[in-house]
Amino acid sequence: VIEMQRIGCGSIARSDIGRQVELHGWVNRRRDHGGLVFIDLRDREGLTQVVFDPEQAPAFQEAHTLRHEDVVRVRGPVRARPAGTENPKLRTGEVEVEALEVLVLSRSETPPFPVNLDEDVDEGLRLKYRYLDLRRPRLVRNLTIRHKFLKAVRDYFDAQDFLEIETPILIKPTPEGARDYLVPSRLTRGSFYALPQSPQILKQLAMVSGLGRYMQIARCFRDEDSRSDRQPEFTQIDVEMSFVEQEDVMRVMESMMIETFEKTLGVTLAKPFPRLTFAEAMRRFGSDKPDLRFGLELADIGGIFAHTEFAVFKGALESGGSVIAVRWPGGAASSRREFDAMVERAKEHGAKGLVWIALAADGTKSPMAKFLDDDTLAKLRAATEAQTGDAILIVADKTATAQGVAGKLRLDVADRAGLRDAESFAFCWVYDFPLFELDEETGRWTFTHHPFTSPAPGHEDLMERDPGSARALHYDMVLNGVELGSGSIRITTPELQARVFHALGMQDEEIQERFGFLLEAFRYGVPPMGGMALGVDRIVQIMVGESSIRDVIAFPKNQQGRDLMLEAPSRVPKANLDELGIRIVGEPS
Ligand code: AMO
Ligand code: AMP
Repeated sequence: VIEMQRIGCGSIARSDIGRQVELHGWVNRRRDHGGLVFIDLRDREGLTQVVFDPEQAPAFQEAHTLRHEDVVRVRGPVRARPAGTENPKLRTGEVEVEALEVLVLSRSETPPFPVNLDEDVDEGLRLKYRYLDLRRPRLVRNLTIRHKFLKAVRDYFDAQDFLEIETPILIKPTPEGARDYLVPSRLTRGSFYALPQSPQILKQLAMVSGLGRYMQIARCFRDEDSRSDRQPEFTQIDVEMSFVEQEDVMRVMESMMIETFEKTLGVTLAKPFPRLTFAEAMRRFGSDKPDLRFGLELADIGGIFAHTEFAVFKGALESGGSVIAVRWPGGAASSRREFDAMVERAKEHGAKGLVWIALAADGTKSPMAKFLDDDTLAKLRAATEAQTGDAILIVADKTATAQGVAGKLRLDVADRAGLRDAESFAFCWVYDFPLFELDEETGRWTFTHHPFTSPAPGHEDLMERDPGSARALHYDMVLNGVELGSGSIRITTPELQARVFHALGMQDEEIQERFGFLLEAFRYGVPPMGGMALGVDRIVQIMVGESSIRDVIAFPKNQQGRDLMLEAPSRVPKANLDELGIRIVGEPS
């Protein structure tokens, strides 16, 4: 009689030797060898070697029919592998199961790509057959870490008296700077729900309710172009708290990351996270999401060239711009072609051009060599910390442009020098953001974060007088050069909220129609509040070191926003459209 033990294929160990077990799984591999048949049986946890001996005739015969990805049940005793046949690479490599009985539960056709090899497969194929892709250990590991992380997140907030509250998916447009996904209403023809770009407004209303501390692992929807770190639908750790200041929110979120990294990865993060104002981040790193895994700080070298005759720098400085330099470690060894490529790169980043200076052992080379005397070179070395063997890259432009381009070149040279190590985690906070930024397309002021963000104390009047210089109680958490999340202290008076809407160019009628309910809520007793949302997909992506956000999502959409497995979006029958009062105009795409 067999003692039924349900043990996963990945967890059988020496201590199980002698036990009768029952395993369920997929045939990962079959080998016929020395009169025996071996299969590696696979489930979510891992692999176990199963041996079929001719003496167990029925099982042995069935074993010969097994093919990759067949689903089977095997029963038999666990035993030690014969000396010399252990596999140290497998967790179960010291043992095997002797099959006394095998039952085929389902046969598999040849899969469209090998599931049992860790080789590169076309992503379109992987997404079309995602259920097969998810059999591969790498993705199983990613989903497992994601699960553990979210469990740790919930435990952290639970211990701090937060309530997880589910907010609706069918709502009204919530501005977060993207396009809305709209859902037509059947009962109110001609009207539409919007899917939440975030639960922002609802969590604020929950604070008006007095719920005090809210969190949600919230699904958000934004109709924007997919990228390697973006999906049309994604998950936030969404948080809001009453009676708090910026400092309180930052402390709660920082401790959360420290605890969850420890619990999920066993990694102890350095604390406190460094903090930079927006202006400092731009000045030192040319980015509001600085990668602090390495130095290479930008140098403002305008002073060194105050009296230069080099027209490019002279022109930029005279018109109030800046000349910004960044060191390229080891760059002096680059060929002329590599420097030309770097100039092209700078132009892609938005520069008009790029000056490079190669500090080679056999002399300095640069397109502006004739403007570089020994004194100037010494000052440049000091400002950029460049040594012989390095190169210096220089951009002259309007200050913000020069900083931004130099900041992107900083990442390029760090990539080339291998300084962006996927195993290290460099967190920081960026705060004191501008309240508004100029929308390049429309030339109008738009919000940097969202329109519910409070101006910094004393900056309210700047909203009308000098919108570009008003700053906000807005903070971002950054990891390895990626914005993980944003938050802010919120506006809680109807007057101030209306002034922000006005500053963004909205008329009273539009404000009333879009946000009347919010302004009304602010009239019934509203606590000071602040919060934040972190992108789960991006956090897990960095935790596991994947280059695409899609590899940490079970069923992601491709770059065109399509689900290739479900074939969504898809056409719907005309009758459905008629019910909704919708007619497709022109040719469907
Ligand atoms: P924000 O719009 O900055 O803030 O979003 C917060 C974080 O969500 C993640 N994220 C995304 N992840 C994947 N794909 C996307 N398309 C995508 N868009 C955003 C990012 C981002 O930092 N309501 C405010 C938060 C608040 O003020 O409390 C908000 O949504 O990691
Ligand atoms: P030009 O005078 O346009 O021939 O440029 C002379 C050198 O300066 C070339 O090497 C250009 O790539 C470089 N250059 C041009 N514009 C800029 C700029 N805005 N910042 C830095 N270098 C520039």
